[in-house]
Amino acid sequence: MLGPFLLTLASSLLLQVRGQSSPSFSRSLRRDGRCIYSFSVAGPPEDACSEPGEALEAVRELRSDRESQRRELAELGDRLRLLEGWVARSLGQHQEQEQGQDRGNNLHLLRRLQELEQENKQLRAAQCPHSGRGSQQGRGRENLSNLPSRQGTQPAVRASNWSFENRGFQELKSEITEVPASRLIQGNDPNDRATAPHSSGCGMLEWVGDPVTFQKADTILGKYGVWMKDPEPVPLHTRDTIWRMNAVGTDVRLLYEYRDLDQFMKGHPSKVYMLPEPVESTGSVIYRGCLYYQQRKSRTLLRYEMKTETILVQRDLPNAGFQGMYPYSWGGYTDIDFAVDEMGLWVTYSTSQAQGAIVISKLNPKSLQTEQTWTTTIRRRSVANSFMICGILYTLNSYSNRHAIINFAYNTNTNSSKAMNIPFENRYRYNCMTDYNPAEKKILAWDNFNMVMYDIRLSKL
Ligand SMILES: *[C@@H]1O[C@H](CO)[C@@H](O)[C@H](O)[C@H]1NC(C)=O
Ligand SMILES: *[C@@H]1O[C@H](CO)[C@@H](O)[C@H](O)[C@H]1NC(C)=O
Ligand SMILES: CC(=O)N[C@H]1CO[C@H](CO)[C@@H](O)[C@@H]1O
Repeated sequence: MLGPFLLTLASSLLLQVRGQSSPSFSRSLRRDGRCIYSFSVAGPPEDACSEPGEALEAVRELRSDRESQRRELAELGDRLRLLEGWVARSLGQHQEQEQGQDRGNNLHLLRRLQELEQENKQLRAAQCPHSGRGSQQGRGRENLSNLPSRQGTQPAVRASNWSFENRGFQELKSEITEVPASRLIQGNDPNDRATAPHSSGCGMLEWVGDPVTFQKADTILGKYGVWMKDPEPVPLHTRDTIWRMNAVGTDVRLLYEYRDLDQFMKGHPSKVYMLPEPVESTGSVIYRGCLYYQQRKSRTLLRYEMKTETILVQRDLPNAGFQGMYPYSWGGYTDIDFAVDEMGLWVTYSTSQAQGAIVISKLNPKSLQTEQTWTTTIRRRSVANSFMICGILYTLNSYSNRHAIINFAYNTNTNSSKAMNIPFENRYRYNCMTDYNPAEKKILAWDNFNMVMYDIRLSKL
């Protein structure tokens, strides 16, 4: 629902960069035969491109989101007031209970409260400029010169305090260029039977259920995020423990822990960790008591132990692209994505040698050393997300289409790939994280502020 805002932001950024006085529309041809449409200064005409109907369609969608964005902002205001009330009350309680309580817990609570207050300030400071633009809505046919312009009567978008940096632009661009990933290179030998060595209950994915929603993020910081469970928890945590990170922003460090689903749904964290290094995007996993994540603006993988609240291992993923080189189609610097399945810890990414195709590496969870690597034929930018089940990588064709499909599988047991056609619903139409949990045999996803879960069915072997 942030489409219009980001569109405006992107236009502003471009205008600032290029120093032009009005936005315009350009298209270009990529080596893989796709046309990129971007709102920027005019590029040279590309005869090989088709008419920009596809981009117009995207623009139309962005516009139609404007109304719901306004509603969302109104709701946001309401929640903000509630949040403030809560902070005020909790601060009162906190002061009363200060004596006699476990000091560590107090520190966590205090930190959390300070963050909430900070968040409130940010939200207050950065009211999204949107009034007035609504008049453009319903002008009938799409007219590119009506795109929001900094030259208009509106004040320039005050994006700086949102810490979006260029992320907004990247997101917009992927929104425009996403093409349903249908033109996948066909698999060779579809020897599709998984042969997971030990695990029972392994098989090929054959069905995904409807999403069930468990929580919805309150603030803009939660438009993207990741929520996780540990399939092999270590003491003090259980299979019921849930972790969550909001991933919007440039300094993402907070990891919220919830005792169980009930507390998660109520939004009552039992602990908040402040990570020593900031997190890039939504590719993290929790496994055996550790958070595995990509350090911001780097190809560095980190293993953070929650018990000691320290980073145990820090290792570069050789040649891996990062910061928008080979992201998933929704953008968001999703260049490096961890996964956990019945066989252990994996990471998917791409390299220049692989020319943007998805590379899968099996990792040693203790040392983060790469044990084995497979290069697929699936272009990373052409898929919305991916996850591993029983040593098989599955890809999702769209993050925004409500009726998406799991369109491809690569089996690391047999080194073979296969086209798939399993329906997958993106109910809230902005899926930025999709992970499999082997303990529960469910898929967890983060779809446009919403934390959802899917049942799945695997074929019997
Ligand atoms: C597009 O909008 C501009 C300014 O609003 C107007 O001058 C122009 O005639 C419009 N073009 C079309 C095709 O509607
Ligand atoms: C599959 O590919 C990996 C990595 O290239 C290789 O080590 C392995 O021997 C291959 N396995 C089979 C069954 O072909
Ligand atoms: C509206 C607002 O709060 N703007 C602030 C954004 O942040 C800069 C510093 O980064 C402040 O100078 C502005 O006042």
